[in-house]
Amino acid sequence: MNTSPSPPTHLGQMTVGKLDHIDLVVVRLPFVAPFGTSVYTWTHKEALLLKLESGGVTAWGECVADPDPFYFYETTGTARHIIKDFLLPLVEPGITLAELETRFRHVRGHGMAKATIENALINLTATQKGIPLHELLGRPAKKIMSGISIGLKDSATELVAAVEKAVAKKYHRIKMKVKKGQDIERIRAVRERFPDIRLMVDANGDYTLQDAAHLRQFDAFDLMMIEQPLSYNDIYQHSILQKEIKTAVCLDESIHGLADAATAIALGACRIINIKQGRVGGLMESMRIARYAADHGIDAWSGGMDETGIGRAVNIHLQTAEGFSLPGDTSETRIYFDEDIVEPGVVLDPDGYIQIPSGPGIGVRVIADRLMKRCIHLERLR
Ligand code: OSB
Ligand code: MG
Repeated sequence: MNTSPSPPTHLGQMTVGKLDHIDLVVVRLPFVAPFGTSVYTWTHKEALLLKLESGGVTAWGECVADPDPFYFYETTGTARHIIKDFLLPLVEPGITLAELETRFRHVRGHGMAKATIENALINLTATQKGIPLHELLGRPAKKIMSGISIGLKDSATELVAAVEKAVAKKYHRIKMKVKKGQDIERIRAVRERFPDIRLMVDANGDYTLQDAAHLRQFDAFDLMMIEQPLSYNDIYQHSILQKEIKTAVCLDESIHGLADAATAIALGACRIINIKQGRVGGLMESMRIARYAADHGIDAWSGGMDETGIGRAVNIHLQTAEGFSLPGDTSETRIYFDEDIVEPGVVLDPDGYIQIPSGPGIGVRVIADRLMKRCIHLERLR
């Protein structure tokens, strides 16, 4: 099993430049509607942002952690601590990104904090070179597939109404959240209304292996996959479950890096992987996992953390990479925010595709007064 940590192609050879200013900003944006999952219902997006300035060029990175440890152990607070006290001191001008990754490995875990820095540095380099991020990743432009994640609703009627809207927008696949007691009937209601859409469910770890017979009933609904049915930190039990159900298992929470992906694939714990660039430590590890999955006949897609336009743009560029074979959780900005902190927002073409934002780096600009309106913490580190 080759899971060597060498970065893909040229990216690891890029050198880190001199950073004139470094700022940490925490923003809090109200969601258009509460986002319900089996683990928590979020009403706001709180995000830690990293601003880098070098030779008059500015680039941003977004940490995908929530303010709480309900989906994942990292939080905006732990990420701030780890970035400030442990990771940024390892960033020195002249070292390569591969060397930076090696240094970061000394800090165990905290992939979301690591990704914030790595992605901001890669965005900075692309911006300095005047090329779009996907080009720096070595990937040609293409239309990006869309996908929507519909949260838990109070009733099947409300859920079907939300799916109707998404179908009208031509989303390429629709994901609905499920939990114990809000699953079979809800899935049936959606399937009866839309027999042919590409539909999947996400349980965020709400079931146990004892529910295998119950989960087998999901097989009747021609789902693309069931995402993270069992515990957030399990791989082995998913490998047992996958043998007992026909529907493809997709792992999200359990995959923290290439080694986990390789373990899951070797055990047959999933047939699909949700790659969240933040959760796995950044763009380079994401590209490695996607390529490894493709080499092993496993589909992969880009997950989302209801990011602001900064992280959303990163996810869009990432999906040009080899191995992102299925539509991801990449939806229009308006699904989450009335007013985002960047322009342009994500909108779907009439055929449901997403255009890569053009321009250097991630291709979106932060609107200063919107940022300040949403800012709840601001800290200049250099
Ligand atoms: O499990 O994929 C998840 C959002 C926050 C935390 C966990 C998850 C999600 C989503 C939303 O499903 C994905 C998105 O639209 O960004
Ligand atoms: Mg998920």
